[in-house]
Amino acid sequence: MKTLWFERALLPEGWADAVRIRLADGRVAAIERGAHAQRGDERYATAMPGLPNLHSHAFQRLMAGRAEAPAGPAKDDFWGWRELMYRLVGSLTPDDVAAIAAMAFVEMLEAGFTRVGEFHYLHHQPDGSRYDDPAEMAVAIARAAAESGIALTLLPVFYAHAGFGGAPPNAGQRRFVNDLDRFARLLDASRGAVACLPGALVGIAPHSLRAVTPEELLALETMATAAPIHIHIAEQVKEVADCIAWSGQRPVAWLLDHALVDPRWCLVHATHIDSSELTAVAASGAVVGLCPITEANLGDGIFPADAFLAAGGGFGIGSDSNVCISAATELQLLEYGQRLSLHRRSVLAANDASCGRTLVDEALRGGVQALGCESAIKVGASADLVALSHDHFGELGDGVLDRWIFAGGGPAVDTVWCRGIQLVSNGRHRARDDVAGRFAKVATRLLRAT
Ligand code: NGQ
Ligand code: ZN
Repeated sequence: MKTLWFERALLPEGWADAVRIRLADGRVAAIERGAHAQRGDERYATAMPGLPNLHSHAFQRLMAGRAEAPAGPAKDDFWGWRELMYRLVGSLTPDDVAAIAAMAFVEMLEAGFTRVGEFHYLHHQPDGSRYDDPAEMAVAIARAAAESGIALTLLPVFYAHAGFGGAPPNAGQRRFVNDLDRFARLLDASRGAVACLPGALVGIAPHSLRAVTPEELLALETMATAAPIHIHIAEQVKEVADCIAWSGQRPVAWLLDHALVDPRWCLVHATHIDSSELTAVAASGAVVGLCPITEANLGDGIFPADAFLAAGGGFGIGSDSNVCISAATELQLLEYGQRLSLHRRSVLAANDASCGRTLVDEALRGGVQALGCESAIKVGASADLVALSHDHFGELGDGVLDRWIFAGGGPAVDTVWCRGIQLVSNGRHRARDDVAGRFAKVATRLLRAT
């Protein structure tokens, strides 16, 4: 049992001053507002709930900053990047995946993320044959989550085709593919793989409309029951064109017509969405999973977040390719994309809150819905907390979030607790040295080989 004292804390009802938070058994046991710090209390500046990272492919961390030179004379694009990524995929062992994922998860915690939605599709051996344990790779992800202490929503991915209309998968995709029976076994085994992780959840993820037929999508929906359902959708212009050529409909419109899209769903990217699709997604209650850094890195486009919020839609954020793991930068870039396309400022700010505060509120609300968890500083909740340091120029509350997101060099993630365990102190994860050492060895070997 320990007690933390914060100058200010972001509680569900808003900012409170001088807040004492007692932690017991990994949960928030008591909250006192307007309280003096007592002897033995640990003192911090600003507390906010841990942020959910709703979309990650942890293994792609190895490629970060290593896919920035065009691979050939053709202009580089998303599909060229994907070829590079498939090349990396071909060489990873389960131990490699565990080492890379542990590094990514450590960095996520240092960034203020306390739960990750791992959109996990690397299931089989390099030649496509099964591991003895169908969840061998899920076990590697679970090991990384355990080592880092991050909470996990595992999203086992169903992948079967290379394009719309059930095109057969290509060689680069053979580590991903399952039929429905095999996938059902994988899903079961995945539940076993995370069973020992406190607070872990297993959802389900049809990879994209490119990788799943309509019949498969229906079957997957019935397997999902109440769990989160995540899908990549409408990320690339070519994907929209291919979907129209196949079905006569745009991807989001097709999905809304053919699946029961509701608050269990997270539509990852949804970049290329028209206004009627946007209104319909907002009305469905599904969350849109925005990954602004990756979407910029891969040249996807800009999601009309302003119009979506105005229509009552909800979004969360994800680090996706993990090219740069920073919650603050995801939120900054999300807002800046809107400013650049609309020629305005403070676009996403709610009427009664600053831009930074609105971004954090939305990322929390959408993130917890998409990952099937809670993240709030309230009695009984899991003690997943982030302390931001101050530099004492007088800002408290929303101003601290604004400067954390937009200014850099000011407030920073200082301390992070997950289920009451202090994992990050002074901005450094307690296992960083071990994890980074192992990552360096794996990276050196793999990068030499590819
Ligand atoms: C993925 N990533 O599954 O890692 C994808 C690339 C695909 C993003 N979409 C592969 N950002 O979509 O086919
Ligand atoms: Zn993705």
